[in-house]
Amino acid sequence: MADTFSLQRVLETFRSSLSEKKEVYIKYYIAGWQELVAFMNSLGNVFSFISKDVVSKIQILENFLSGENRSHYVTIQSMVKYELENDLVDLTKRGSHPESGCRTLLRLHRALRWLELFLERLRTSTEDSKTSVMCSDAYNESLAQHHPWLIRKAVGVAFCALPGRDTFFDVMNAGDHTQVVALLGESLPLIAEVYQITEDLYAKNNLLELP
Ligand code: 1PW
Repeated sequence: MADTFSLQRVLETFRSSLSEKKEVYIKYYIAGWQELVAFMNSLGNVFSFISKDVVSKIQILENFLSGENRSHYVTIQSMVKYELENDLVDLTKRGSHPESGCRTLLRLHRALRWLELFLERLRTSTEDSKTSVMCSDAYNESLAQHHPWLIRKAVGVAFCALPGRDTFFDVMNAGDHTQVVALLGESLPLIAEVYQITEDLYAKNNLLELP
C-alpha cells in the first residue's frame, strides 16, 4: 500500500473485490479499507482514533486470511457459510467468539455505508458546503445508530476538526475538482454495489445485529 491516498486506487480495489458471480473477495475489500485508512491519516491526527479501530478490524480479518482456515475466507459469502456452519459466531451476546470474521466485517460494512453517503454528499456539494456537516449528516444517517454516546461525541469532535472541501479534493489525488467529481460518480455505484451485496447476505442470514 502506498502512503499517498489515491481515489483511483480505491475505485480499482473495490472493482476487483467483486467476482463474476457477484461474490465479494475479502482480500480486496480490506485492501480498499487500507486505502481509506491512508485517506483518513492524511486528514490529520484527529482521525487517528477512528483509523486505529479500522486498522485493528483489518488486522483481525488479515489473520483469518493467512491462517490455517484461509480457504474459507476467500469471499464474504464463504466466510459467512463457514463460520455459521461451524458455530464460530456469537449470535446474540458476546461469548467465546468475540472476534469472529462475521462480526468484524459487519463493523467495516456499516462504516462503508457512512463512506458511501459522505462521498455522495461530497460529489454533489457546492463551494460553500462544509465537510464537517456533510460528514456528520452522513454519520447520523448511518453508523451513529450503532455507536454509544461516548463514541458519537468523540466522532463529532473529530468532524469539527476536518479540513475544508478544497483540501478534501486535493487529498483525493485525482486531478481538479471536475475530475474528482467524475471519478466519484464512477466509484460510488461500485461501493454501493459491494455494500448492497453484503447487506443482503447479512440480512438473509440474520447477521445484521451481531454483538
Ligand atoms: C472521512 C471518511 C472516513 C470514513 C471512514 C469511516 C470509518 C468509521 C469508523 C468509526 C470508528 C469510531 C471509533 C470506534 C468505534 C468502535 O467501537 C466501532 N467500530 C466501528 C468501525 O464502527 C464498533 O466496533 P466494536 O467496538 O463493536 O468492536
